[in-house]
Amino acid sequence: MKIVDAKVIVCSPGRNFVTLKLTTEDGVHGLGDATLNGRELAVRSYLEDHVVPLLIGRDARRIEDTWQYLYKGAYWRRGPVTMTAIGAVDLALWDILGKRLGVPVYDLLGGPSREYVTAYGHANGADLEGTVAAVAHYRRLGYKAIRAQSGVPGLKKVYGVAHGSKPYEPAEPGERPTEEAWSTEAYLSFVPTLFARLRQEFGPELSLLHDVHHRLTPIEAARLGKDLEPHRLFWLEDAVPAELQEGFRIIREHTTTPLAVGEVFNTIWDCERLIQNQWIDYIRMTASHSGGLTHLRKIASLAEIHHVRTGCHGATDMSPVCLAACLHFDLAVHNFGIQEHMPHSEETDRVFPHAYTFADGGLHPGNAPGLGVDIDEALAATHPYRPAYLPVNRKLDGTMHSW
Ligand code: EZ4
Ligand code: CO
Repeated sequence: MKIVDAKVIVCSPGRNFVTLKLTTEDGVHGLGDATLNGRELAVRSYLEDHVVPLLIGRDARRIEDTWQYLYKGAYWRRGPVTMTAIGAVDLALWDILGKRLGVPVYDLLGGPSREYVTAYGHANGADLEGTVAAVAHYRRLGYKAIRAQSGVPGLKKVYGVAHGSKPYEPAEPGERPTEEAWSTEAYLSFVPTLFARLRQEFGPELSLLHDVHHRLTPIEAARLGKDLEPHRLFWLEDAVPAELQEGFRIIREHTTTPLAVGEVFNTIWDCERLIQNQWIDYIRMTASHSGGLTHLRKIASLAEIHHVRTGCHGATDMSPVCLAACLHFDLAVHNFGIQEHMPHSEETDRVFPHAYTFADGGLHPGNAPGLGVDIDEALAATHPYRPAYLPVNRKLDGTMHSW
């Protein structure tokens, strides 16, 4: 079953997405998500210039072999651009295999371990009361787990908090990143107050999560973890940048607040010490940026024997193709923890018709063969790419941020 066509589709229905479409000689096509927020065109070039020529004529059934060939054959291993490109190929091949066999991808991964995938929603408000209202809103939408982010007194803008009433979007259109001001002191004194208030308002049962976006040092994160202990978080995410995996040992020595990290990781080598030392509770790697389902399954297996659960990154820069792949994985792996869920815009959903559904705080990948997502190429072509970037931060004295 030879691959006869490989096409990279770049579009921007509300935000930028890069999609790989592989077609086999018997006319089956599969999709992979190759979106790397703020570096979209680098992955497009990696695929078009270096990977597509290797795919034409290959047997689409050889998923593991293709993964090893692209990973080892590049000589330059790992890194987000490489692993996102490999991930896109891998997802497209799983999609093709499912369609050929007439089964959803979760059946290929061992079948369902659960009936639905528990998801957490994103509540964010400009200030404490705005965040309380946002959490109440997400509860009404049915979420049983909610991430709470808030504007911080003394800071003009905080990443992860929407402007006006819009859901926040992890990239702002423009030729260069916007710059925001950051104060660790202001942040650290505010966040425990926020969660005290949320617990008072919503009681002990609701699962509450918080994302630090890598902004602290290990000892600051340890202090935040301790301050948050009475409020029983489901997890504290990305407390420190994790190039230095040992940073988590320091946090772990000081707090029982559960720790999650990994949305910027790309291979098992980025998390193997974190997992084997049990310094974290949740690994946040996702299907597109971690070399596809083939590699993500190996990470989940390592995590399983060390009491670490999964928590796939699922912000809007994971396209519907990646979200679907995560949902098949989440439904199947035994050590699933939770799935991040930021609904895509209506424009995005129209370009990517999909089988997955959301109800009562849970997602389900649907029972369509393969991943269950398609792309409307004609509609995609009406939404051309535009540069958009995550913000950068400077401290109040003008120094570039230190995370
Ligand atoms: O910053 O997806 O948990 N979710 C997040 C996101 C990430 C963006 C990066 O592209 O932290 O908002
Ligand atoms: Co995050």
